[in-house]
Amino acid sequence: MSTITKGYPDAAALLDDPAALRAQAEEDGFLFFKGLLPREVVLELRRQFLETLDKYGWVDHNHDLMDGVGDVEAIARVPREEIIFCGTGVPRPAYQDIQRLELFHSLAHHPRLIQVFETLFGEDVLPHPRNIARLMMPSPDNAPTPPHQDYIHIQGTRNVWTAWFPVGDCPIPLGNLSVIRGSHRLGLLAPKAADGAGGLEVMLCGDEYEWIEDDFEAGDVLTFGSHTVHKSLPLQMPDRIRMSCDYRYQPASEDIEANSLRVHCDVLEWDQVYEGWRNEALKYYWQERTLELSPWDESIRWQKEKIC
Ligand SMILES: O=C(O)CCC(=O)C(=O)O
Repeated sequence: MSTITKGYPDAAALLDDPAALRAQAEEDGFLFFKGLLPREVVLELRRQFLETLDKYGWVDHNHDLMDGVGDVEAIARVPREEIIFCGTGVPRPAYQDIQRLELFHSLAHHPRLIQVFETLFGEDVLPHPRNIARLMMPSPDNAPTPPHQDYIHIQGTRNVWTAWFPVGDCPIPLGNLSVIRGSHRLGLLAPKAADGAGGLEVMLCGDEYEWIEDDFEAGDVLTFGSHTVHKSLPLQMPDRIRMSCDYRYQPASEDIEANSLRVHCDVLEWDQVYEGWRNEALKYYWQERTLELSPWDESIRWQKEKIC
């Protein structure tokens, strides 16, 4: 029987003890940090996300903008193939607008996130520029993200870690993220096609797994390695929009696959993303480093270390 444990243990106290932080990461395959990011900054990003959706008429004006209530009738008029664009929850033009937001990208460089990964890796950190936002609008077409391992989608070094956080408070019924404790030790699992972000679901052998889940507040960050199985929980609030970010980090000395340096889903070129940005230092920051590139290996999806 799989079990569900409510409550991510807070790893914040371990930031002063790198060995203990690494031991916990090795044991669980994830690390959770309560209130790691400033709440007001996450809420400012929320405001910018919602203003973007409002421009397209998808926010219900009977509520405060920051409540994140979708105009369900307007959303229902969006064709399925548009709303499921690249697993982002919104059609391509809206996602292009999201990718243009300077705060969305600059937050990936927040010193508190960098500190987590510097401590974890024990060396200089390379934040991937391919930042991902999901704005899961309430629509039956927006399926929950299936259980998966990120490595299949990212490749490069196996030491890529994701930082996932909701852009706003996110109780369990709003569909936040759940992980299987210790699943990074299962090896690379065989995937099959599935609805939801990424389009691939790992085939879990047996069902003796401990899923962890919790309510999140704005500022909380869940981090996990590229082999840790995770999924999103179903959106059970019929008119709410669940918004989140996925940022990725790796030890700077290790290899990276070139697609991780592109804009997510190739919705824009970087020059287009950067139009009107104030902070020049954030533009093309990775080009100042010597990177070891490794090629995309399509066969990785099909060479399985473990099949049930
Ligand atoms: O936020 C989600 O629904 C999925 C995030 C995720 O699993 C990922 O990007 O790897």
